[in-house]
Amino acid sequence: MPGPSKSGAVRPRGARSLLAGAVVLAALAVAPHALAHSGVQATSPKPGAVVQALPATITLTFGSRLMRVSSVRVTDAKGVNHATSARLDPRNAARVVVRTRSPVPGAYRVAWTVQSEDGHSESGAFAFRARGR
Ligand SMILES: [Cu+2]
Repeated sequence: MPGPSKSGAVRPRGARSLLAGAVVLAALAVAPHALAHSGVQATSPKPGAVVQALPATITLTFGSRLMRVSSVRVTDAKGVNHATSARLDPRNAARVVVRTRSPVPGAYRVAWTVQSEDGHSESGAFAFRARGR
């Protein structure tokens, strides 16, 4: 009995290079967007740090300017939020300054959501520990 047509099984060379070209184009299209989402470059305290006490100020420095801070929570092991405010540094729109209160020893998690300059949302989290005196 006659088998199914094999015309689709082997692609002509032209189709394959067209596909490769499309992949390269897609990568190029993503590149500027990725630059606008360069993520957190540095934090204070650093991820995984062990500090004496919960600092009154926590900072997050991004790789590019932000449009706004959507939310930052600094939660202890019980899930209590210790952040009182989170705003862009007026002198550096790539830096978020978070104020905290009620320092207690223990593990902390900083969970943030910001709006990149291109208007898209970006979020992440890091943890550190306050030893207590
Ligand atoms: Cu974006």
